Amino acid sequence: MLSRACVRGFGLGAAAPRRQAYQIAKRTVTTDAASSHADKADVPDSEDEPFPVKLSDESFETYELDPPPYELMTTKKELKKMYYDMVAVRRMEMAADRLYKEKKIRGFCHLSTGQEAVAVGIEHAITRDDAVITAYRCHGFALMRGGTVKSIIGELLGRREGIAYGKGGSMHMFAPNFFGGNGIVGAQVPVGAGIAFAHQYNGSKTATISLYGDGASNQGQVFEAYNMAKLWKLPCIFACENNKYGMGTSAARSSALTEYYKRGQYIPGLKINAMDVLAVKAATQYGKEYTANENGPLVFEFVTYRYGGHSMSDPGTTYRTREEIQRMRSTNDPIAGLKQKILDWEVCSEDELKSIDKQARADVDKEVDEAEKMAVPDPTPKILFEDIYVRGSEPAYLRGRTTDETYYY
Ligand SMILES: Cc1ncc(C[n+]2csc(CCOP(=O)(O)OP(=O)(O)O)c2C)c(N)n1
Ligand SMILES: [Mg+2]
Repeated sequence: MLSRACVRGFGLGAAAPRRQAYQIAKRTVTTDAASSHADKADVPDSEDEPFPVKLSDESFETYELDPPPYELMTTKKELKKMYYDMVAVRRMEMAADRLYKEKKIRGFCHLSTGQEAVAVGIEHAITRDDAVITAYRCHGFALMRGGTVKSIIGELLGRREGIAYGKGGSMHMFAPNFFGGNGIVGAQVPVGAGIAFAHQYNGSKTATISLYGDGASNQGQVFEAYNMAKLWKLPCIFACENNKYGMGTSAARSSALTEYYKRGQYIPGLKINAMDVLAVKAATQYGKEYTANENGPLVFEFVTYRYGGHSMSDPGTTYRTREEIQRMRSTNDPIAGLKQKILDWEVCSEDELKSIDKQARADVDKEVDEAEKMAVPDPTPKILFEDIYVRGSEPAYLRGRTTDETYYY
């Protein structure tokens, strides 16, 4: 009764205007994955000789920042590797999807199908000394940071040879200079600023990419991290992966300002067509140079799209139309976009590209198979209590749920 009276009292009852079921966020940067251009005459015979690619004028939008150069140098070898990497990430996510449906993977599982150009483009722009931290949609990043398919799928299957010894699962994967895999929405953003502080403190001239979603972007801790990073000129790129939805809530329903690249206010920003892996690479390369050279932080908005639901338990079709998903898949797909460019620029023949595709799938399938064959851990207290502390640094004992479950190391 009380709550009803309150609702009426504040005028939010039946008379209040109904919210629109679908509010469409305005996105001005193109999401065309095949929008960059190269002159065939510039493409050399050699695999390693650089040649220029011109990004579309609609690849970026800036906030208080000069745009990155629209011309990007690349090589045949790099384009093929980018293609291989994106196919591998997608194939691995598809394997996770299958294993989940077969009930071999349990618990939470969030796939990044559609967003591959973000993880791959970033990795091709930074070095292994730069750092990356992200939220729970992390499998592709773990792979790009040096994890193996076998260790990632092994982790999802709870195997001891998994990338986090089978104790982390989908949301908690780590690799050198990859700080997860974090399940608490937004919590990784200030941790990313802290990693950037460590880089600055050690004088390493490296940068940290601190990723979060559109759904995390309104949290107070994000703005607290912005503030400290700006005050201390930290080498941090705060990078919002705007895939249009946070669970089932569209960006327009959750954010008063959906231009996430402007949300740093006193921090320059850049909005990027993140369906084009080359635009992601160009932006990240530029951002790394900028932040690692004592110019302070940047706020990036990677404009992307997730094809699947939020997690395996979400069909992903109740809060958006099937047509929207279909349109993104068929006309803006990052893998198909790069494929088209590789063929248009005659970087390689269709046959060679098909064989790269086949190789990537075969490599992933082989490792998935090996992961499935890894032994299931014994359900013993020894294994349960293992890896709570770094091996070798365990205390004398640790309590379980009750005192009689106390485990002595
Ligand atoms: C602090 C906190 N609040 C709520 C949740 C539940 N939750 C999990 S994912 C999510 C939405 C996040 O969306 P977004 O940041 O856009 O990431 P995306 O799933 O699109 O990659 C929410 C609310 C959580 N994990 N942590
Ligand atoms: Mg989102």
